[in-house]
Amino acid sequence: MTESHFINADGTVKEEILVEQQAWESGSADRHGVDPEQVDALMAEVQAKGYVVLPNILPADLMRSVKAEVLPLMEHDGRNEFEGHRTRRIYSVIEKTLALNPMLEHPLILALLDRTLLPNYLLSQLQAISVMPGEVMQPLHHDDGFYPIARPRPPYSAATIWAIDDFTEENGATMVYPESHLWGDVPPAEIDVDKMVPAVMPSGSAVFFLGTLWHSAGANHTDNARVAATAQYCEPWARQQENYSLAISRERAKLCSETVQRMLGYSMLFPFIGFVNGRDPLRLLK
Ligand SMILES: O=C(O)CCC(=O)C(=O)O
Repeated sequence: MTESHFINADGTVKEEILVEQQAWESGSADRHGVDPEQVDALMAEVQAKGYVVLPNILPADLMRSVKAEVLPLMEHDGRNEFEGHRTRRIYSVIEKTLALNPMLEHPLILALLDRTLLPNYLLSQLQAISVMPGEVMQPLHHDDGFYPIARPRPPYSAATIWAIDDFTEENGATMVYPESHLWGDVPPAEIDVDKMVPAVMPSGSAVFFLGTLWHSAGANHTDNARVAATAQYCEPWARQQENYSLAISRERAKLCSETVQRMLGYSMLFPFIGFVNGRDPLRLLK
């Protein structure tokens, strides 16, 4: 075997790579300046119910400026039932605006992700979503359902949905099915929608949930749009839904923090996944 940045000539993993991996695993909540006991309590809720609502973790005035930035970028109605014929979405968000980055890399979310996924987890998709008046309930789904591996199983992704507008039962708050992350394979038609719970929360709040949790956007019975942002994160060995190496230019990636750069794919699952020319791809942005 040829020696590389992370492998010795005898095929063993280099000491400095092992040290880097261990530092990540032991750092967890502390690395993001979040109280580990708070993270323990939130994770206990996530493990029991599959989700947790995090009220008021960003200021409402920041949400107002995010909304002003994203609304003009939402030009097209959804193309199918899943996207929602009365719902508008922005894809390739970072190429268009950095307005969602404070949500994407919120310290509390990162601390929860550190406990849920392997080091150097990836951003799988990022969207702003406007559920408009008259929209019906979205088809039920769980976010890692497109990985063709039978349930029950651990989640291969985790997600946040952020309330940019207040989320109410009437305006289409995300509907979650408590404890459904523990289910085996269930046909969506057999799911009792009446047991779903709306994630009612004020602007600046988020619901964090596991990729195995059944959920959907709610129906909007009001005269106003319900604007949200969602970030989905996946294991560093799984394929991202959005192809960020093509969707986000290197120039735009350079405008992001190193945390976001790593999530976009400028990172590795040590020692073998994601390298470029045998080395950590973060070097491409230096
Ligand atoms: O907008 C929402 O509340 C949920 C959206 C969602 O789950 C999705 O589009 O995958």
